Amino acid sequence: MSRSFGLVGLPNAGKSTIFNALTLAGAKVEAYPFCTIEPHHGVAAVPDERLDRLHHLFPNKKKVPTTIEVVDIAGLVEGASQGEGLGNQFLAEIRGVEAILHVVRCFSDPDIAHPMGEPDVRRDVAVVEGELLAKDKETLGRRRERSAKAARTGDKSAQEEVAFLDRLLATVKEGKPIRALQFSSHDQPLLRELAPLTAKPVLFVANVGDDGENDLARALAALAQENGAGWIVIRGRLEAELGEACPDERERQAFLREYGLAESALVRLVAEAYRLLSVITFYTVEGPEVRAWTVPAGTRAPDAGAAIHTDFRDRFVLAEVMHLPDLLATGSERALREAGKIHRAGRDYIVQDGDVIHFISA
Ligand SMILES: Nc1nc2c(ncn2[C@@H]2O[C@H](COP(=O)(O)OP(=O)(O)O)[C@@H](O)[C@H]2O)c(=O)[nH]1
Ligand SMILES: [Mg+2]
Repeated sequence: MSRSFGLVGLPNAGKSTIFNALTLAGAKVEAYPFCTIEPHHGVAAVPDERLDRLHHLFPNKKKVPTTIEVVDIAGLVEGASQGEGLGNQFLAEIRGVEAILHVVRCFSDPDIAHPMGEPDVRRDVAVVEGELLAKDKETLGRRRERSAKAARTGDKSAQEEVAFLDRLLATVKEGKPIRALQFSSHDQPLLRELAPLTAKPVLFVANVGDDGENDLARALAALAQENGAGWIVIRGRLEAELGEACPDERERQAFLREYGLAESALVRLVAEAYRLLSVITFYTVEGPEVRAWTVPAGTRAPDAGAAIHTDFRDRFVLAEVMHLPDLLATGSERALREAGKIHRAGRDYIVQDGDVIHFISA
């Protein structure tokens, strides 16, 4: 399954630029607020060195990486939740994504209008979060009205729902995001159904100019740390231009190194985002494919198998687990088997990041 991310931020923060840098999809980028008339969806293959090395052992098979889906959402301005600008309709777009990439303008450029004059990290972040909070207040409030009606007829689950919604609404009204609350496993299904925007994990993206890190980016890092959120610094324009000029990943890497960047924005973003979402990557070598998969950390073998085929869960027998470094060192599965280094795991086995797994079903 593809992990999905929605780019939010003020107009001209650099969302479409970063979208391009990530997906090389060529969404329209202009120094004009609201140029993203339609939300843009892009899919990027996740560069993965471990998958590359595994593929080297099976050069005749096809390499299938994991993917991320990125949605470029139009700029939110103050009042977007009330329908100002084009923001309101796009807030609906965010509802479907797993996590939010909050792009914050950390470059100064007099030629590129800022909706409030000059970049100010704390204010700019607060405006966008304020709109997300306002939207949650509205949708949760409407839901509460409906559940309250049902609750008055004595419906027990509706009464529980009202109590739950009151808890969420109190938080939002205090100006706090719902992600700041703790939830029991009992609350999870309803929370998933309501899908409040401020419950989604956030990764702050400091969009800096070609020179890299600066005071604005440092201010954003401090803010992210105060909120227990992740952050990364991206030279959006530079990376988008490189992406366009240089579609070959290896060539691009060489250019990046010239700019003192060890890894592309995509690689760094995926690493941070996977950490934020607590997902891990495992690998399979089956049929014609060498393939990477992502599952939540803590997933048991049968459920990981279900990502591939439901038979691997419903008719699970065992999982043969190889340690990637062992496989790379011995150079073949057969050698690994002879060395007794293939672990036969049962249904309680918790899949580890980097495992190479054969699922066996009845
Ligand atoms: N000077 C400078 N301009 C940038 C940078 N990143 C993006 N821009 C420009 O800012 C303008 C708005 O960017 P865009 O990605 O469309 O912003 P969006 O409204 O958030 O989607 C475009 O003209 C970009 O080329 C940067 O790092 N430095
Ligand atoms: Mg845009």
